[in-house]
Amino acid sequence: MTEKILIIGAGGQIGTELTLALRDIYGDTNVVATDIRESAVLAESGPFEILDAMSADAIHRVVSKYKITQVYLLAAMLSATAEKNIELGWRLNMKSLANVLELAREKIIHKVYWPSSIAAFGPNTPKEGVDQYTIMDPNTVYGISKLSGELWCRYYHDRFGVDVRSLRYPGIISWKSQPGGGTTDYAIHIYHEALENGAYESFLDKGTRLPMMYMPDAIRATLELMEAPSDQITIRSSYNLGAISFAPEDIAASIQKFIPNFEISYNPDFRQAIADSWPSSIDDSGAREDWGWNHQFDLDDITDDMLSNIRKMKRK
Ligand code: AKB
Repeated sequence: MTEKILIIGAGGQIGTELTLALRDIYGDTNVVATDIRESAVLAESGPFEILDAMSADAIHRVVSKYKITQVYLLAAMLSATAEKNIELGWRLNMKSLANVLELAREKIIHKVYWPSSIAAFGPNTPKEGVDQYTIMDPNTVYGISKLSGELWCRYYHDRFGVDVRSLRYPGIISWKSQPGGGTTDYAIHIYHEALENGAYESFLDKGTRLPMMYMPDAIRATLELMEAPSDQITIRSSYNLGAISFAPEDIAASIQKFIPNFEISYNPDFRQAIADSWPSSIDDSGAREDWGWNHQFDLDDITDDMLSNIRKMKRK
């Protein structure tokens, strides 16, 4: 069977790169990108439709039109933005997932990918080496939606046999597309500001160590999880997924290896409380054991690659 893949929320930070990666594997015409907003990049390389993830009917129409077999649901309101739009954040994050899980229950599609996040943890979660099954008491709208979504995924798998797979992403660093309103976005802004102004004022304080990952690792993890045989997937809520952990001063020190005069200052805002409720490092042995997860990029590799790609992009 030729897989026909639908990506909902394809215009976002992860969606853009995931769409292009999936088009490389499955062929441009077999990967349908959708978003609430136009995306020239995605429309140039394959089918693109405007789609509201909260509309079950609209999703149904696109699924029928393209005879879709798998859905990657990436539409979401992230941590910082959702704190300012509580009701819409909750509605978007939950309704979009319910719409897609229902399509799978009705066997119209046969596989679903949905991302969770380190935001599903909370202030009473231990800080270091966080276990897959730990205390989870998120205190943000985004985090509550992610933990609830994980439980819905597991329920649809256990009760209806839906093949749904999920990862708890750490903060994702990338240069091709802009971050979308998260608490970890500082770790992208800092590279742009380092090249533009030689200085950055961080909205997270010194010492705020969070789990992070480079985009190529995140894309590879997603594809590897989705390609693993179903019987190797033992966690149907969402897998812990780790790579590296760092604080703003660590990324600044890494940048100073390439730009010696770079300076960082600190001016924490409301996002500090969100970051403080998240763990610092993750135990992802489940992913490593079940489907062979291994990250490739450490902090200096990321810095090197980010700075050289942003430089190239600015020259164009
Ligand atoms: C955010 O900061 O909200 C996201 C996330 C960790 O899920 N990057």
